[in-house]
Amino acid sequence: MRILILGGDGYLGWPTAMYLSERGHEVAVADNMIKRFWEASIGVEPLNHIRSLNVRVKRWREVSGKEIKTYIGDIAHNHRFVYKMFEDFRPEAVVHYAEQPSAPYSMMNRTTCADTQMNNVLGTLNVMFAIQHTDPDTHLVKLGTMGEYGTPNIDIEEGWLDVEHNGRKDRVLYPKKPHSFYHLSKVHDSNNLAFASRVWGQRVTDLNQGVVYGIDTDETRRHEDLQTSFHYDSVFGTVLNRFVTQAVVGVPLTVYGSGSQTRGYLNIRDTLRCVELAADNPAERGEFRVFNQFTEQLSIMQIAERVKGVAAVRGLAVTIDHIENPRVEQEDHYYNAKHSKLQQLGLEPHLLTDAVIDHMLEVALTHRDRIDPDVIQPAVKWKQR
Ligand code: USQ
Repeated sequence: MRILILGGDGYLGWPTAMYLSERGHEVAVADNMIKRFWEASIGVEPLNHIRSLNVRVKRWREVSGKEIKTYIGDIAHNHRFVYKMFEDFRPEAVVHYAEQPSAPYSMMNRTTCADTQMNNVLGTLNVMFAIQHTDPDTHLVKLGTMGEYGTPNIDIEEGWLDVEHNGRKDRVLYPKKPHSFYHLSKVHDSNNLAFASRVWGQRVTDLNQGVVYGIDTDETRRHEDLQTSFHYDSVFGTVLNRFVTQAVVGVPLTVYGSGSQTRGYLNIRDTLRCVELAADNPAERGEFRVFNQFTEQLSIMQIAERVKGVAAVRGLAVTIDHIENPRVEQEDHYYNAKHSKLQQLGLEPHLLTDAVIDHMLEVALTHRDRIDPDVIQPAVKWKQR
């Protein structure tokens, strides 16, 4: 299949490109490197040294014998670039990761909030229009987020909710109560995509993904130039990735508030498999299909205790801090999110074992000298005043 990966220079986009290329697909990646700029603008770097996209593609060709085509451009602000790329590559499936991914970044100030929503919402709109312009049969696999739902006091369904009201029944998009302006941008995307399916008949799979952890994949391990960008700072790092790095440098684990916040989590390796399953089993014409993409529910304290325990076996003494929660989020809440559709398609989850945590610690230890302790404590508060 011809698969176009938008955001192909990122933490998930680059490993996905290699994974699908390795499995015989014709793969192209698009990126404008804006994530590297955002990182530089707030003074953070990934844990490992990340080569340019050109070098990565060249190295991949050398180690695998396979070609990944590149398109460099801005999908949000240059629709002509998007149309030209679609006309040139004629993708059968598009995997769309090309979004500002950080909740804290979106909550920093007016500019970062507006940048997040413009980049994310306009980028997705341009992709929808490019599909309509080039080949309306193209299947769009869009990365959404579990954070679109928030923490409702009822079970979370996979995208849709059957309701009965005053004796009548209907099926509606599940109500959203997102955690941040970033998560909200994905809600806007979902609404636009559901509309494109309903009105234009587009094929859309919205992958409502949980918090991803993991430092490498089978493909990134094949050469040090193929590594993916692992973040541990308080803006772009996700919680388990942060805790592992904190354990390695002896900083107390930064549990926000009580740590009873519960979320869905998944290993980066499962992200790649889920995307492959979605592409291999496309949505129907006119179908807005939603999969909840995570493999297990964990609280922050469960994660902190696990990291502490595994680190202790390595002789690393770890303490856990409960710091004032910089976010506005529920700490004690009900959480039960359905997530069976991807497993029905064949996903075999890689759960968070001690061996997985230990491997992350081992790799983080090899990069210990690059860890900047100044970017670990959270500096962005949800309440502006
Ligand atoms: N948290 C801590 N300590 C930390 C960092 C985070 O207690 O040092 C807590 C947060 O308060 C929150 C939870 O951990 O309750 C998750 O935070 P996170 O920063 O790991 O993840 P989040 O901001 O929700 O966003 C991440 C990705 C985003 C993706 C989302 C999936 O950055 O791209 O969409 O996970 S989900 O959370 O399911 O919405």
